[in-house]
Amino acid sequence: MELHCGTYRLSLARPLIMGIVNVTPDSFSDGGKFHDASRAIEHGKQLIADGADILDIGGESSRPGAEPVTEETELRRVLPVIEALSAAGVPLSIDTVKPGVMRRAVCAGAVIINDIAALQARGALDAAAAGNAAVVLMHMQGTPASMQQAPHYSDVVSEVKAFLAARVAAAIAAGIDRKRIAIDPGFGFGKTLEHNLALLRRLDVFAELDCPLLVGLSRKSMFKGFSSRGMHQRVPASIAAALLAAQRGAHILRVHDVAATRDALAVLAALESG
Ligand code: HH2
Repeated sequence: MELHCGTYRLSLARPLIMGIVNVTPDSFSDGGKFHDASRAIEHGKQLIADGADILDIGGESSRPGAEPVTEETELRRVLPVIEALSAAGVPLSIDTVKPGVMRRAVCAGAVIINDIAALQARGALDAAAAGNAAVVLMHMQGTPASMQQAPHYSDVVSEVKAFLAARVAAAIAAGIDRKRIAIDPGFGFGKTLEHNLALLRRLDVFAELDCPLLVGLSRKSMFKGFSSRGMHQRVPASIAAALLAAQRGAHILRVHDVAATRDALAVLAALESG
C-alpha cells in the first residue's frame, strides 16, 4: 500500500512515524514548549534526526475543552514552521480543520492535510481537492470543547467505521484520489477508555476500508489509569499502544516520542523478519 502526497509516494510496507510539532501554547502534553516558531523548527529537525518519516505541524490545540483559535493566529503560528521545514527532507502535514489554513499551508509546502473534523467544515473538501496533498480523515464525536462530556455509542467500532466510509466516499466524490486518502479512528476524540480499547482491539476491521490507517495514541489521557506517576509517565504506555496498533495493521503512528517509538518498531521488525 502507498500514500500519495504531493510528489511523495510513501510506501506503507512498514509502519511510518509521524512526529508531532505543536506550535501551540496549550496542547495537552507539550503545550507551550514549542510555541515559539524557532523552537518548533528546532524540535521538528530533532524529530527528523530521531527517525520521523513525516512531521505533523499544528497551530490549534484539540485537547478536551480547548478553545478554538482564529485563522490569523493559526497561520501566524504554523506558516513560518512549514516554510522552514519544507526542505528538511520529510513530507510535512498540516493539522487543521480550517480550509483557509489548509490552502495556505499547502502553498507553503505541506503535502498532507490532517483534519480531525474529516473535511466536514464548509469549503474543506474543495480546499483539499484543489491541490495534490493527501488527506487524513479522522473520526470525532462532538467538538473538542465538549467531546469528553458524555461520549455515547451503541457499537463504537461499527459507528466509527461507517462514519469513515462515508467521509472517504465524500472525499472521492469531491475529486480527491483514493490514493491520497488515509483514515483515523480518532482515539480520545469523544471516546471513553472502553471505547478507545474497543477500537484498538478491533483495529483490523478498518483494513476493510482499503485506505492507509493512521493512529494517534501518543500521551493521551486514556493512559492516565495505567500509571500513577503523572502526565509524562504516559510515554511507556503510549509506546506499547503504538506497537500494538502497528501489529494490528496501523500504517502511520502519530507520536511525540519518535526515538522511543522507532526503537520499539525495530523490535517488531526484527521479530517479523525471522
Ligand atoms: N490527536 C491530536 C491532534 N491531532 N490528528 C489525528 N489524525 N489523529 C489524532 O489522534 C490526533 C490528531 C491530539 O494530540 P496533540 O497534538 O498531542 O494535542 P493537541 O491537540 O492538544 O495539540
